[in-house]
Amino acid sequence: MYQKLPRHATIFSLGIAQIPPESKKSAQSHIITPINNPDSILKNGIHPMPDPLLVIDSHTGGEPTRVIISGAPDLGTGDMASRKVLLQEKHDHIRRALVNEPRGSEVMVGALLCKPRDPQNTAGVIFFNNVGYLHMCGHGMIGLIQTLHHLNRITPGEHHIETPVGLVTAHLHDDARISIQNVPSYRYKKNQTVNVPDIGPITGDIAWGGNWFFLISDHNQTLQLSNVDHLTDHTWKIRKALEAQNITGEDNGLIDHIELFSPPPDPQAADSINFVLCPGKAYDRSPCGTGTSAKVACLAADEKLKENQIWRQQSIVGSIFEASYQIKNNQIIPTITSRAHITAESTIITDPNDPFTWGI
Ligand code: PYC
Repeated sequence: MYQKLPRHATIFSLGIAQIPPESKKSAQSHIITPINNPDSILKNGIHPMPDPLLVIDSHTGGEPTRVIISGAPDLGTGDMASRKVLLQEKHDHIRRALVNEPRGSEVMVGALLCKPRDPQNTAGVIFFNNVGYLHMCGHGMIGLIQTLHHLNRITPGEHHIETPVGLVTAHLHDDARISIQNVPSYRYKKNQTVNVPDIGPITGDIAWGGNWFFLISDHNQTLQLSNVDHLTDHTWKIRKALEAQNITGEDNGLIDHIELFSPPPDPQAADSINFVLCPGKAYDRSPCGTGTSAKVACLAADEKLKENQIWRQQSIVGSIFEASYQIKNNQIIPTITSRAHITAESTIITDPNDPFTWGI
């Protein structure tokens, strides 16, 4: 049953929703509790959720984000990198339940809203997907900011969000656009060749934009939505070949995102169109915030984009991110601007009698 989250319940308190007792009670009445059903306790070794898990869904350029705003287990007071490890090791069933079928799909990106470690910051966040955890997520960060605004927890202005790979500064504009100043981004290797079975040698750049990317401009592929099945197969082969040949980012960082670039269909509207393969084999419906950051870092390294110059990156579904960069302390700091739209407010029900309650 649809349940609207009580507006008054959402006064921002360092990243955790404040649900008054009555609202909590009514939210809980939708949860199937295991008390009268001993068979259901500890099914698959998983304890039923003690508190209702409340989520807000949004999309950024077509790519969905599901933010857990309440009910998740306490991950302590460490930094986001250590809380990510805790979430992965002790509570991975929450990720699976939220983003995998039947509640989610391979496209869904989840985000756990956390109390920030530093009270000066607005919040912390841990992003995850159908196969694991992301270091950072650009479209997801824009979705998170829109979610906090929807909940009346933030007003337009600057907000600092802790992630497992560093602090991201987000700017909520008065006109509802959201800009994020991403973590420092850089090109690690230019013109890296990988030999791909069934395809042959493919050359691209390895770059960091908050995740590791292999960026390919020379590919002879048609970047059109009607061609996504083929593009998915093609880029998946490249991803597997990189892994098999031990071609990695710095410090053996797994390259789990592959990006193809082409000239845009309408050069008046965008500077480039991309296809982005995500770690779990879904393609990014948005132009990919971390991927566009990696692209901007490569353009900067090639002196093809000046500081503060705008780069309009179009996705395979036609959505556009505006990107630019600034140099601070000798590092490239990309800024990505877009909008997000709220699509749902939900209470997650974990039915102990449902064999797929923790995902397929
Ligand atoms: O926007 O950074 C991004 C992203 C990563 C995976 C899906 N979207």
